[in-house]
Amino acid sequence: MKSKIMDFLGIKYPIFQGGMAWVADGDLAGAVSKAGGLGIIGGGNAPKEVVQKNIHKLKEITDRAFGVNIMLLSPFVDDIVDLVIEEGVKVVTTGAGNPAKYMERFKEAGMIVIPVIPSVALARRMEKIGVDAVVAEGMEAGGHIGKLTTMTLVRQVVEAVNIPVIAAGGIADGAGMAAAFCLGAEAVQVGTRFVVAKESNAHANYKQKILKARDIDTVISAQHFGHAVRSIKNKLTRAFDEAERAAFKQDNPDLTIFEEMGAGRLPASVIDGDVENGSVMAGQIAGLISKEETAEEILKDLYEGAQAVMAKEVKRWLE
Ligand code: TUI
Repeated sequence: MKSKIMDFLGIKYPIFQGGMAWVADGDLAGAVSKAGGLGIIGGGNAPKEVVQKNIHKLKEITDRAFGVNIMLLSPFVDDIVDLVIEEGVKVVTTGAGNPAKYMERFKEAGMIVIPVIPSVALARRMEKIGVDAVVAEGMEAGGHIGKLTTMTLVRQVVEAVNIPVIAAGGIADGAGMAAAFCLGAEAVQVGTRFVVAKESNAHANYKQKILKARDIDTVISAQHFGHAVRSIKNKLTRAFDEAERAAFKQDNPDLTIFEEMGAGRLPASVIDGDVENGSVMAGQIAGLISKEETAEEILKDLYEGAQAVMAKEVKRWLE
């Protein structure tokens, strides 16, 4: 299998590892890039020095292509933009906003820019300002999400733009990957399955929550008052549900609590392992994920799994 995107990124597998805040560090992204996927360091809300350390760590692991995800709601976003340019990072993905104001600098630096988008309108706007591809991320994904499902979003974005579309949200195995390609995607981005990679430094408690999750165990929090976030049900999500119900009943609700749901509660679970009071962001596909494997095993399983599903279906459809 060959594609434009594999050529211009120089990757062996058309698979991106999602740039997850706190989880996608230099070790994980380095392992994914080394094994032939596109490893992406998650900038999240981290300050410049932390992201820089992760970039240096990754460069020790591999000299293959990698990306940095710039979370546009971060208080350090301007510093991270400076950093990726200084470090000669070849690929940036962006999340949680519109990267238009940084576009000129990215392009001047010769970077490949791939925003994550939750709608056709934003995909079109991004194509107009000259991005190289878009990640269409459905609401099955973990973390901060839009409103559309992967099935509906990917299909409509593929029809609306002429740049490559990478599908994200709800993809954790070969069958899901094959489905995304049938919708017209040229690559997939996978998050939750890489959280449990052997090279992932996420706390064992966090990994266990994903390994044990069933299909119905994630919920959306802060959907009506803050930034909608999907995570595994726990004490924190129940508190948010309550706060949301209370806010609905008030004329002037205090919305500061909803800010908290964001990246603020993430290190408590990812680093400290407090999976009851911390935010355990994960996608709806967590129910399918049942073992810890190396990044290389995950990439191979996705790719070869997709190949097997495609071959089986082609045979059934053409005979
Ligand atoms: O960004 C993500 N996932 C994330 S970011 C994150 S840290 C955080 N946590 C809570 C609240 C805020 C940040 C955890 N997970 N995925 C990509 C993504 N981008 N999902 C949705 C969007 C998005 C939303 C609106 C992209 C663009 C957008 O544009 C609005 C506009 O400005 O037009």
